[in-house]
Amino acid sequence: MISKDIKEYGLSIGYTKVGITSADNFTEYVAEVVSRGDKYDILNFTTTNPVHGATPKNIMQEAKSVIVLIWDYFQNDFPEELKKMIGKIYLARCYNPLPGTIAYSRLQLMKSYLSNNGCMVNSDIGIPARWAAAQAGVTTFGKNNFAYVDDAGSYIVISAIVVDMEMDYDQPTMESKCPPNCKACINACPTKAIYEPFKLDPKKCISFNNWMTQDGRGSISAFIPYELRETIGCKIHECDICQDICPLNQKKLKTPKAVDRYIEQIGQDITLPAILNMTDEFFTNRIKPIMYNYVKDKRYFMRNAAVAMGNSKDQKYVKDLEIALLNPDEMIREYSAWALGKMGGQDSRSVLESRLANESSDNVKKAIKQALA
Ligand code: B12
Ligand code: SF4
Ligand code: SF4
Repeated sequence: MISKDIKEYGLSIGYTKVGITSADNFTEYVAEVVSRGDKYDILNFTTTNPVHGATPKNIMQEAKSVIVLIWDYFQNDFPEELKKMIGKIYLARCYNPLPGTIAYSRLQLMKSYLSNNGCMVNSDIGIPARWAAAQAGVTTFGKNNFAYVDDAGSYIVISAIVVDMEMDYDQPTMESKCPPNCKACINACPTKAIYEPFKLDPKKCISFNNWMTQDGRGSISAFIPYELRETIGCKIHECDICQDICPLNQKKLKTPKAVDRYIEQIGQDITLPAILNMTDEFFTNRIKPIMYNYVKDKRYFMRNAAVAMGNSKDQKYVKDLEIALLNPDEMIREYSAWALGKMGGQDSRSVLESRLANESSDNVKKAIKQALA
């Protein structure tokens, strides 16, 4: 099978770009991660550690080549209210997609094509995706760390398939197309997570704080530090700020698009009050179809909704937070108290004062006192 056929098949099933690189170890990628010190100890707790995937033979012993597939996930648009709260890659339901979805099936089609043509194949989300894509000549790097494709910009999801055949390899594009003086992404990041061009402190990134902060992840604490809570704004799942500000993305952002009908339909129900006090049914039918892969327990979305409400300072949420202050889950009560404190106003104060007398948990009592102070 020749590389040209693989690329043409990939394009025929809707991929935006297909590139091929050798399955030699990505040693420079590992050196890059190591150079960032303990900032990247978080990779030990990602679903599959990309440092492990940097040796493609760890994914499949017979690995000879890596086929990189780019999918432009911003072909349809999404309701504005949802884009304020949820990253577009999730609204597009394409990253690490679930069986039964179009995105999952597309990757399966590609794998079937390869195996029907005699390749042994394996795919794994742990292969260092941005590095592999630039090695395969399909993307360049932005100073915000993102992989960019001309026209689609950075709104792409990258998938990698390891195969046991040698192929024609593409010329790597380990470069950046950022204008030399541009720092728009660095300046726009509300948490200052991009500390210098091409370098991110992942633990400061909003995207880390609204999903990796879950119990049972080794040294990662479920507690979102107070100073970061304030900078999260109204983001409940991921953040697109450093992409949306980027001049290299403006053409894509401004291109007229049809609205995604499914998200338009279910999105009408997805509001902060509905998330804060959600039922299991709401979690299954409204949250899971979009925010399906990282956060398995509804309590973390409920927590994130409390943070977003507090940051909004919108008094209309006091009643919802009052209900959440009665939630059996201590974490929800604690974050709701924080949110009411952040919101301020006499109504919030009255709710906090009346709850203090009946609260049984010392942690929540402490949060209520801090909020009142
Ligand atoms: C861990 C992880 C996270 C962590 C840490 C992110 C990070 N930047 O490291 C957290 C939870 C914060 C996160 C958040 C997000 N993630 Co994430 N994440 C990953 C994961 C699993 C590994 C990333 C990684 O290797 N980090 C290690 C660091 C060192 O690498 P890097 O950030 O890519 O930085 C590169 C540049 O610095 C470059 N470089 C260094 N110096 C220089 C100098 C020059 C001159 C040049 C040209 C390049 C260059 O080398 C590095 C190696 O690639 C990948 C999937 C995968 N298996 O690879 C997805 C991935 C990076 N995530 C993705 C997405 C979409 C997101 C979010 C946008 C989700 C959202 N909407 O909020 C955010 C964006 C945060 C951000 N600003 O990067 C996509 C990115 C697609 C794209 N266009 O780039 C990926 C590739 C998943 C995928 N398969 O599509 N993520
Ligand atoms: S995703 Fe948001 S928080 Fe993370 S680096 Fe970009 S702007 Fe900053
Ligand atoms: S905002 Fe500017 S510096 Fe940042 S990625 Fe875009 S072009 Fe590069």
